[in-house]
Amino acid sequence: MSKFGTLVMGPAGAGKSTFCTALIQHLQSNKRPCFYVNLDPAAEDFSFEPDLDIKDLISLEDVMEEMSLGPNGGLIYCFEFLMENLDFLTDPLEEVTDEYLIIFDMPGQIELYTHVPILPDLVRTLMRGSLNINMCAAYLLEATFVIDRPKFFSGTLSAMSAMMMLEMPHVNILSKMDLIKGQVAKRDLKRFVNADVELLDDDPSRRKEDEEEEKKGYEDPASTKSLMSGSSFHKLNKAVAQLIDDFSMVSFLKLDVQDEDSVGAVLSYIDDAIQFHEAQEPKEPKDEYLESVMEG
Ligand SMILES: Nc1nc2c(ncn2[C@@H]2O[C@H](COP(=O)(O)OP(=O)(O)OP(=O)(O)O)[C@@H](O)[C@H]2O)c(=O)[nH]1
Ligand SMILES: [Mg+2]
Repeated sequence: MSKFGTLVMGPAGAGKSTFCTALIQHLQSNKRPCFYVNLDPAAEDFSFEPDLDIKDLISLEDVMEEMSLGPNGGLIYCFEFLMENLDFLTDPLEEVTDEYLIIFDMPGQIELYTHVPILPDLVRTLMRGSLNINMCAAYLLEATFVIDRPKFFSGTLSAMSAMMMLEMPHVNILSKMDLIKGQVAKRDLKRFVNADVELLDDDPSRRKEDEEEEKKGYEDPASTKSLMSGSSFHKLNKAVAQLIDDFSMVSFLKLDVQDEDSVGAVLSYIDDAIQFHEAQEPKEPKDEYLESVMEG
């Protein structure tokens, strides 16, 4: 028997926990069971009480106090501790059956996805071995990043980095779409969704003098004038965007958590990636009839 899950990741404040809440609500209203796992050792308020909470094993606050660590070092310590005490996570998950969607709410420290090998190890444990969870990563990036095009490509690069490091089915999601409503033309949005490199050349915020300087061909990259702007900066961004383009596997789904259909659409991509529906036993019409009678 397989199990099914999604790992909700992304930078700090990207809307991961809010998306988890919307997903749980959506599953509940569609009579689908879910198992909510909080893996953020600093998270406090939950709209839905987690079924399993890393804080019952270790909390960031205690680690920072007792080990005299800062928030980032403390987080890495918490995950190393989790890896040494994996039973805490795997034992309860053994009991979860194939009709459940297991939702893992991850912390926002980007280092965890890009710099240290803990997460690939954790994912391997969950996907292979006796747990055998079909997993899909859901990587959230705030839609407001599209307002600053170089920032959008930098965020996309970190999504791609997580994608390559984790080697698991992966969907990228532009969260908080409500925040850019009316600010980005539909045509442009389509290009962001497909991470189109040319967006950097058509950037309306690029200064005319930078474009002209670039045409001249030379600019001192050490000049403070060209910091975070100028032609060297533009070339760097183009190289990053080209790298993403060459990989040709990065695109985004749009998410508005207030919109039930939008949450449902993202869920259907996740379901497809983990082949959730293929594994569900077709119900006997008799069972469905009995259920509806019992529910009145
Ligand atoms: N406008 C808007 N705000 C949102 C949306 N999703 C989340 N937020 C807000 O963004 C902030 C961060 O949301 P969280 O869901 O806690 O983000 P997170 O990614 O879990 O944050 P960390 O776990 O701290 O990394 C909160 O103030 C949310 O209310 C959204 O779709 N639209
Ligand atoms: Mg969170």
